[in-house]
Amino acid sequence: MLLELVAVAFWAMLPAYVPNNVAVLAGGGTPIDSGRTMGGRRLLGDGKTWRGTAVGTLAGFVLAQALTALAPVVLRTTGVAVPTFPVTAAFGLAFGAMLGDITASFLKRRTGRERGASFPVVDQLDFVAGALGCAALLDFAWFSTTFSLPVLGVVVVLTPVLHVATNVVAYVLGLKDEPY
Ligand code: CTP
Ligand code: MG
Ligand code: K
Repeated sequence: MLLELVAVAFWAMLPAYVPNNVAVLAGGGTPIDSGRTMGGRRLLGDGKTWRGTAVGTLAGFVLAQALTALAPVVLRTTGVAVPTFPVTAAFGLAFGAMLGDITASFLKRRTGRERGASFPVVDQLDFVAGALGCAALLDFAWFSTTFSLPVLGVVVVLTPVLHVATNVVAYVLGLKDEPY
């Protein structure tokens, strides 16, 4: 049933959704590229920092542990078998989300987009591609049982909607400079 599918997809992706938002709050300090340039443009830019990346990854990882502890309770009370996260999957989703976002910044700089410029579609799906790719690489058995084709379909549709909504909220609250 659709609602159950959406719940499972959302739960499975939560450790990948949280890192980028936590990075916005935790960002600052030394940029990963230390100011280095490539072809006259920044390698990544000031928006990708060591602190934002580390704290974001840690937040996603810790959240996955909490969800794993809660999963049996959800099953008992609602009958929905939401996924649990082995450490490999937890780290893959959290770090992969940050890596996808960093990769997108690399591509933005190579295509002449300044820090904060929008890159439609890439902005909304970079972290999904990174998270799923890293999780699949680190724990394919978990990945293939958790992300069935229907769940993957829901993720691809649901994520851009959620991403746009949270960024607009962060922008309105003054936490983010642009609403994307
Ligand atoms: N952030 C960070 N480290 C990361 C990702 C994000 O410190 N790995 C923080 C930065 O303060 C960044 C903010 O979160 O400015 C918003 O993230 P994002 O929109 O991804 O970065 P932008 O500043 O828009 O830069 P870019 O154009 O490279 O995406
Ligand atoms: Mg941005
Ligand atoms: K981004």
